[in-house]
Amino acid sequence: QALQLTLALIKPDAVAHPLILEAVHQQILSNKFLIVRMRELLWKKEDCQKFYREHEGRFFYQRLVEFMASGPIRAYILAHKDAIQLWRTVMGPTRVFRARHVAPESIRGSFGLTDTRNTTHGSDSVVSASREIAAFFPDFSEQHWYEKEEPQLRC
Ligand code: YYY
Ligand code: MG
Repeated sequence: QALQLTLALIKPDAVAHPLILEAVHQQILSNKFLIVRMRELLWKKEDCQKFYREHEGRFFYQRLVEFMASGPIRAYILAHKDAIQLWRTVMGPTRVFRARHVAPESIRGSFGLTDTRNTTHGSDSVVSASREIAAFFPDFSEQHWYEKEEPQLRC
């Protein structure tokens, strides 16, 4: 397949700030991602806990869940060649100090406030991308997209 899908989130810190929200959206466009689906929502704490269950027990888990449910977020299904890795590069490193020093031009390097309030999320593998896309877009069928929608993009 020419294109890969990933799930991107804009976190509450960035959605709350119109200029940052716009800047992150522009990063998506300028890196030539195709926006396959997009929605804004306020996350229920239980859904948030489920989404981040791989981090359950880590010292930051509680504050992460509280933060992610604290205000509206924006979710995207993005398509691109090697979308998962590309979006993670565009985001920059997880931790804000590292992001500012190693990747100051990245989204997190530019707008990250703390290790938790780090502006965006991106899937980290094909398996997690499928799981995460299904969590936010339950009506979306990857199989249908690859068979029926993606080929049309090429004509
Ligand atoms: O995938 P990514 O978001 O870059 O990092 P993860 O290691 O998967 O952690 C998920 C999420 O947890 C991170 O985006 C913020 C939060 N977090 C934190 O609050 N403090 C840390 N020291 C590490 C991660
Ligand atoms: Mg992660």
